Amino acid sequence: MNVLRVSPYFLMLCLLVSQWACNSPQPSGPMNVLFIAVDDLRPDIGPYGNALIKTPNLDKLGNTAAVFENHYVQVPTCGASRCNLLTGLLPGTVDHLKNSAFETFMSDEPEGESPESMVHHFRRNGYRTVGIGKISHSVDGVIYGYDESPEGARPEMPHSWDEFLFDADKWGTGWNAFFGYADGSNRQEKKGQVAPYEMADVSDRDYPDGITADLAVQKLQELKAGKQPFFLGVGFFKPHLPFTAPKKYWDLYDRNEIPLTQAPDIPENIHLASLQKMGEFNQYKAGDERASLDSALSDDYARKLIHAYYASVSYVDAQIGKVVDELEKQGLADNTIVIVWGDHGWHLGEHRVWGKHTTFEVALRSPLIIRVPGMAPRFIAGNSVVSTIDIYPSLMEWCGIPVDFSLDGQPLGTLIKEGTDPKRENVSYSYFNKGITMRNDRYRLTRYFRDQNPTVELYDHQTDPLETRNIAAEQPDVVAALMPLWEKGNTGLYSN
Ligand SMILES: [Ca+2]
Repeated sequence: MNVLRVSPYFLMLCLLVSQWACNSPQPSGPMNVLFIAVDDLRPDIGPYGNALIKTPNLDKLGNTAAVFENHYVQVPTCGASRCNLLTGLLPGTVDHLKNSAFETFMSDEPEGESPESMVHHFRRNGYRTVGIGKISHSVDGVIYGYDESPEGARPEMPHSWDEFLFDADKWGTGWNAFFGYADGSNRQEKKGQVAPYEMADVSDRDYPDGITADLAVQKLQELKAGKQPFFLGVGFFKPHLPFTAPKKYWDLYDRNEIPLTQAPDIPENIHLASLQKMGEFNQYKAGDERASLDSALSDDYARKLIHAYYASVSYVDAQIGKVVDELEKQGLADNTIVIVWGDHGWHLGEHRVWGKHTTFEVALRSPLIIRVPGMAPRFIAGNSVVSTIDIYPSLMEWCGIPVDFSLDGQPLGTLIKEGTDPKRENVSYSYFNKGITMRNDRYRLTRYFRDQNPTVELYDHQTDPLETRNIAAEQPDVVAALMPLWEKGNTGLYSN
């Protein structure tokens, strides 16, 4: 039997540490949550080491927060990824891979014993819950197809929000605003005959995110006065297509300095089916060129699109800054958890793809920045792998709310406090395109449920961080060793 021997010096150190912890500023009362969702945001921002892109507000937040280098979403499409976030669950059926994933959980029934979402769980534990913009999939809280008439409007999360806000302004509806241009038009009404970008010399409020930011600022003032703990979700659209931003954000860049991807080619030894779902960009029919796996876009057009993406990121960064700064102004910062989350990554030409619907690193890795009052800032490097489903249990732990039902994620508290957490399983699973992919601290292993070979892909991030070469056939021993861990993420969705 092992006897734990503890030195008196160690005990003294523990005492000093606990005294220090008691002396550091601690929030009083339940903590609030400001949750900011950013659509299609790659980790191409200052806190993740991109020195060219201009994201001063995210830089400032990152300096006071935990920044997770290797955060992965569970599904590389908006609605499904947000469903994982809000339910804390891995996808269990192929319906959970669709943008309408949350509708599977939606019910016209009265509130049940289990919460429909993380937001609902906050609400039934005394929080005031307010949503603004795109938090689930619906932009204005209402399921698409039902929102034409007030009688037909059905909320996407019927029990979650005390209040849901969105100002569709000159665009008329949330969905039109989502695809809106500065003149009030949108991609829908123009049947796609518009460019995937726009540089208009207009104010922040001439695109929807500027209006959303102002709504959030106003709401924070009200929530401060209300004195009830709150969960405020703010969902920004950019840098989702179309890459629209006021000219002043385009002017932050010299297009000639904007780098093209270092991984423009289709990875070696894969079946093209691994990259087949790349249609979203091509829905913009007035773009100068079409994307295809057969040939890369010209360098000039690729650089123009990346410039547009960067401008959209700088625009949304400025809107995030308005909201986070308001916390300080209202004296709420010391008692409010702040999260900035990207719902998935985006290919800017990597592997010939301009889109998100793949199981590659670039589509699955996204920013996760969390500031918890009382916890020191920390960059949590890539040897720790975290998932979107980890956010729900983490928030409940920090806010002292019990969870008496099953969630799939692992809390992040120890990782933020200590920089490491030996109890965590260091792995993330993602699902799409008939594939289940697993990422640990070194490898990505993907197995596809389809007939075309190869059906297994292995990438070694130690030697090939851009995933340019599938080495599954060359390293069968590594594949075999990793397969039991991969199997733990097989929820059976492709067999039901
Ligand atoms: Ca998205």
